[in-house]
Amino acid sequence: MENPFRQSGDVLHRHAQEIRKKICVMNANAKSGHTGGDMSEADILAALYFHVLRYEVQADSSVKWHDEFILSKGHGVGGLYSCFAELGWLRDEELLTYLKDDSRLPGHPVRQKLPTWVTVNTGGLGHGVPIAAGLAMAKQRHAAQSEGSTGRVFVLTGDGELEEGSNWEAAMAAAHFELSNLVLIVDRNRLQLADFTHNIMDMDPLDEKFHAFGFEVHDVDGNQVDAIWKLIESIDYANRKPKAIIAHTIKGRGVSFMENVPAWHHKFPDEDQLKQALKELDHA
Ligand SMILES: Cc1ncc(C[n+]2csc(CCOP(=O)(O)OP(=O)(O)O)c2C)c(N)n1
Ligand SMILES: [Mg+2]
Repeated sequence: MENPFRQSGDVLHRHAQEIRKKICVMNANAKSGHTGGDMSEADILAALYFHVLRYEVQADSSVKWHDEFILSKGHGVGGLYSCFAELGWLRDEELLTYLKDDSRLPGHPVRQKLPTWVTVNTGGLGHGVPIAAGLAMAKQRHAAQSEGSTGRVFVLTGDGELEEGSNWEAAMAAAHFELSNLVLIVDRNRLQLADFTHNIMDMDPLDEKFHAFGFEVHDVDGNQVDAIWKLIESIDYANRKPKAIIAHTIKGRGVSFMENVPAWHHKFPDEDQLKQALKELDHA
């Protein structure tokens, strides 16, 4: 099974920019949302869904996954819903129901609301990596029994999220059980809820920490769509090591007044800011 798009270059970059525009419209309409973290992850989501992940959309719009993706930083759900809309799975009008009563689009991803599109409910930080490790192990065992190819499990965490100890317990287990099909991507935007990570809990050198836990470690510019999929495709998935990709991103990426500004963690654009944001995103 392949990715149905395998897009790259300008086409893929435009998807990421359209995802960003949808995030801005959706959060402005809801007067809420985690705009900064939605924007930093947009290129990673575009590269995954439009190039890397192997899946098939069924006639009833459910998805059959060969690889899996878990958005562990569940507050970044605005990016995920916008990506679903860019894929054509959701209509843009439905994005305007974000955070409303009875919407399928609550403030964190809920599998019961979007069956098969969302793999695991997240939002409480620190759960995605342990679940991803279990899923990666199950996939390895299933593939060994059926002699099929092993699906990969991609999990996207925030960098502030890595302060949760559960990530490191799972990392230990991932190396011990040789989960070479586990790919942990860190949205390394160097900001967390209210401040820069180095002011709250300095986690550098992050690469050496993952090394010490038995991971194969890669760095990438997490706001360059082609760099992301090229790296993921170059990885050896048979070398018995789990993978960590430190994706260096900018929180609020793509809109000048949002970039690297801590307050945009949980802020929405007003009418003038939305106009300005859409203009900037159209021209970059
Ligand atoms: C267990 C837990 N504690 C606190 C929160 C509240 N919270 C939501 S987002 C966030 C900051 C996350 O920062 P980071 O992981 O760096 O995400 P990003 O910068 O990508 O938005 C916090 C503390 C939470 N969702 N879960
Ligand atoms: Mg962060």
